[in-house]
Amino acid sequence: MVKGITSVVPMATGEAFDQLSSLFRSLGFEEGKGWSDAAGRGSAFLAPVGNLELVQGQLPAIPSLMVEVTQLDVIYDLVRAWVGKHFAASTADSRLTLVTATHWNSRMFTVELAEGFRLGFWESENPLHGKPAAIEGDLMTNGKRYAIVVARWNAVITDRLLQGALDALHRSGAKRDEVEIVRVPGAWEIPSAARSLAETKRFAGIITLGVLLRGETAHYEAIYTEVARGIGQSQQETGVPHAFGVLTCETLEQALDRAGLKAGNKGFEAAIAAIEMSSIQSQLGAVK
Ligand code: DLZ
Repeated sequence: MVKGITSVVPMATGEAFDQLSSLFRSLGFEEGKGWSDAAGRGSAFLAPVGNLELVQGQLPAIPSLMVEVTQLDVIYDLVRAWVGKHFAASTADSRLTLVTATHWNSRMFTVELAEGFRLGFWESENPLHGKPAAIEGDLMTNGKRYAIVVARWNAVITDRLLQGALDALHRSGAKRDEVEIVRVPGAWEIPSAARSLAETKRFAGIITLGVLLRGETAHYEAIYTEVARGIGQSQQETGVPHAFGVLTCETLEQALDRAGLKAGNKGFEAAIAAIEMSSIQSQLGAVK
């Protein structure tokens, strides 16, 4: 049974070995099982999908080792910074090509990372290219704007949910001015604010945050049903992803656990879901 493909690249010096290992780690390769013995050492880097390509006729003008990526421009900036740091300015420019369009519906650049070792990075214009079975969202905000609707009722909890959501957004690349926060009185008011925000079409996703405590809310069921229905309806009718971060708990203690104490932070999870859904929506739109 075939399991994978291994390409072995000799490094001329220990310094080049260390530098390139650190570059590949920073580019997001998963680290495999390395080895070290009296004769030398090896660093292994894994990619989710491998591809052994045989070519007959004219070989395309590409290095024999190519890495397919999803965010070519981000990778380009990282590689350019690395080349600028590790090579003299006079040779840095000749090591790195510009990002150019290929005739196979992709964009690529190549870089000479060590003497005789040229590597190509490329991204297909088809978002589904190379994807194994499923369409999956990236967890990067990519400059898109997000809105958070947060209820003030039970603020001791909702403030924690808000911190969790902001943490997720910023760690996924969102800048401060790409996130709009709207505070509403209680969970009941979340759907209408979410709907107004979604209708502006200025946001890639809406994150709704609130807490309903059964013990303290006589008409809990009625409020909960309406809030869930309203948020779902806004999502379906506007087409803008709405993440549901409205906790329904028996007690304050249970709510605290879900707001960062013991059971994760549901605000964080909701924000990640919104980012992921926005990416999925973009991909689904691109294949229509
Ligand atoms: C009134 C009320 C009650 C009893 N409980 C909650 C709650 O547990 N969580 C929450 O977010 N809001 C609650 N509210 C306020 C309502 O959501 C709403 O803000 C008010 O009824 C005003 O419309």
